[in-house]
Amino acid sequence: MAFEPVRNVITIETRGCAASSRTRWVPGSFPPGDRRWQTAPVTDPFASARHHSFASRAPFAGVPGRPVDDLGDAGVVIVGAPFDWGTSHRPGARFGPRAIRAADYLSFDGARPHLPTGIDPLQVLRVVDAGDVDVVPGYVEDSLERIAAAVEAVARAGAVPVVLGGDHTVTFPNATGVARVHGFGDVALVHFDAHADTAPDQSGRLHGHSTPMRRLIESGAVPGHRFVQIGLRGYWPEPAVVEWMRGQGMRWYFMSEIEERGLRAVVDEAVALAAEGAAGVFVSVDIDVVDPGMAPGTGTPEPGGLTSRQLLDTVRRLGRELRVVGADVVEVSPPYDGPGEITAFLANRVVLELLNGMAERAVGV
Ligand SMILES: [Mn+2]
Repeated sequence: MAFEPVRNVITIETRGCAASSRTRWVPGSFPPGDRRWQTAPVTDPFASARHHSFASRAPFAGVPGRPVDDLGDAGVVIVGAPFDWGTSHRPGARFGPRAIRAADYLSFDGARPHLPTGIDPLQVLRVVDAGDVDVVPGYVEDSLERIAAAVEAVARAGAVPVVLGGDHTVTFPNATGVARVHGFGDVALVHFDAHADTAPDQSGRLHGHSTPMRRLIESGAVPGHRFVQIGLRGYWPEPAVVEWMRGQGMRWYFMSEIEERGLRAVVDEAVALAAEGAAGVFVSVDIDVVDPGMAPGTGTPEPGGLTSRQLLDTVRRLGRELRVVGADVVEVSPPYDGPGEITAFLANRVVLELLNGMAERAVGV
C-alpha cells in the first residue's frame, strides 16, 4: 500500500453530507463514531467546506440546508459537484458551485417570487440545498461515484436533483444517478452546449469533460435517440465522431440552424423529441452555450453562442413543457469570469428560471 492515512477526518466530518454513504472507515484511523475530530453537527450539509477550501459554505438563495439522507418532503434538491479534474483546457469549475450560490444580490431568505408570474418556485417546489458532494480532488472515478450516489439518493427520495458543476464530466454521474431511479434508457437528455461532448476518450481515458454523453449512451443510461443537443458550433468534434453520433440517432441543432430557423421553432421540435416516450427529461446546461461575450467564465469558450436572454427563456420553457426529473448547470469557471461575476450571475438565474418553469407546470399556469 502506498500510504495509509492516520486520521479519519473525512469519514467523521462528512457524515450526513451529500455523499457520506460512499465514505469508508480507514483502518488505523479513528473508528466510526469517534467524535474527536468533529466540530460541527453531523447533519450539516456544508461540512464538506471544512476540508475542501473550494466547497460551498451556504445554501442557494437561503433555502433550507438538508443532507441527502434526510431530505424531508423536498421537491427539488440543489447539489454542488465541485469537480474540475476532467477539464481539457482551462480549469476552475471546482469553484463553480460556490460562485453560483454566491452570485446573488437578493435577501438570503429562501424566497424568490418571480416578477412575471408572482410564483415563488422555491416555495412551490419545496427547494432545499444538500451542499457539495464530498469529492476527492485528483481522483476522477471516486469523485464520479460519489456524485452519482448523491444524485441517486435525491431521485430515490422522490425529489428532482439540480446539480451545480463542476466541469461537464459530472453529467455522466448526474444523469446516471437519475436513470437508476427513473429507468435506464427511459430518460431523455436536453443538452445545451457549444460542444457535443461525445468523444470516445479523453487523453486515452474514459472520463473527462469531452466524453460524458458518449459514456451515457454506451452505458445505456441515456440512449442516443433520447438526446437533443442545442447550440453546437465551432471546430470540435471531428467528422468521424459526428458520424458516430448520427449512427446513434442523436439529434442536434447547430447555432447556424438556430439562426436560420429561429430559436422558437427549434425548441418546439426539441420539446417534442425529448417528450416522445420518455419517463422524464434531464436538462444539462453547459454555460458555454452562451456567447463568451456574456459568459466568459468558462473552460472552453466558443464565440457565437446564444444570448443569456435566449437561454433563460428556453430553460424556463423546458421546465414548463417537459417533465424535468433532473438538471445540471456546469462549466462555470470563476477564475476566468468577467467583471461583475457575469457568468456566475447568469448561472444562478438559469437555475431560477428552470425552477420557475417547473413551478408554473406544478401549479398549472
Ligand atoms: Mn460541455
